[in-house]
Amino acid sequence: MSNKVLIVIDVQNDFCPGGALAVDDGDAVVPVINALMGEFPHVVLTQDWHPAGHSSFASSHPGKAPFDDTDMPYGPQRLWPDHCVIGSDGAAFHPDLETSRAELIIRKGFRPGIDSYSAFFENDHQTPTGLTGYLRERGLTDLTLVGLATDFCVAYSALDAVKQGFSASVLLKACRGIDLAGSMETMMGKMRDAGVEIN
Ligand code: VGL
Ligand code: ZN
Repeated sequence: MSNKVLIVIDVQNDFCPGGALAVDDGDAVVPVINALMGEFPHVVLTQDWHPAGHSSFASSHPGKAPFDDTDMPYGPQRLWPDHCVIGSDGAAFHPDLETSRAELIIRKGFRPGIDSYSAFFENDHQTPTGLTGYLRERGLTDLTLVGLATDFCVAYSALDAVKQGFSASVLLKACRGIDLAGSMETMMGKMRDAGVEIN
């Protein structure tokens, strides 16, 4: 039991209705996650945390619009509306999210030139956030991932978790997705193929 950890991905105002990159029904996960926290001995939260002018923002690329693709030195990158700007209200956790149980809050995407969907590695798949070391050192091996968005930060985190040798399970009742150009189906397939348990 003590090796189980609930990893709550990006339950922030900008991903909830009214936010800059709102996920449909995103705030519906909040009461579900709050209740789940009582069932886990350990809780980690992640926070998408971008400097103003971040390279994942369409506004930083003249001629590009939100949800366009671009090529970055590390590979293709989807461009987003400005969101989760460091210190802004949009970057804050949803006000009803229970945060007191969190033993670690890991921030990601703070390097201006690189995005980070995964809680483990930035989008170059090489720059670590430090989460692997934290979990290993604490013997936390059994991960349950929930939050926003299912087909981006939750899925990338779950795929990296398995790659890093953790057991990873995604609880869909506590997730909501963006679903851009079939991304939900694609990422659900990738998670299944990689051995992520989906419940
Ligand atoms: C996310 C797009 C950009 C997410 C974060 O939390 O899924 N998606 N930044
Ligand atoms: Zn982001």
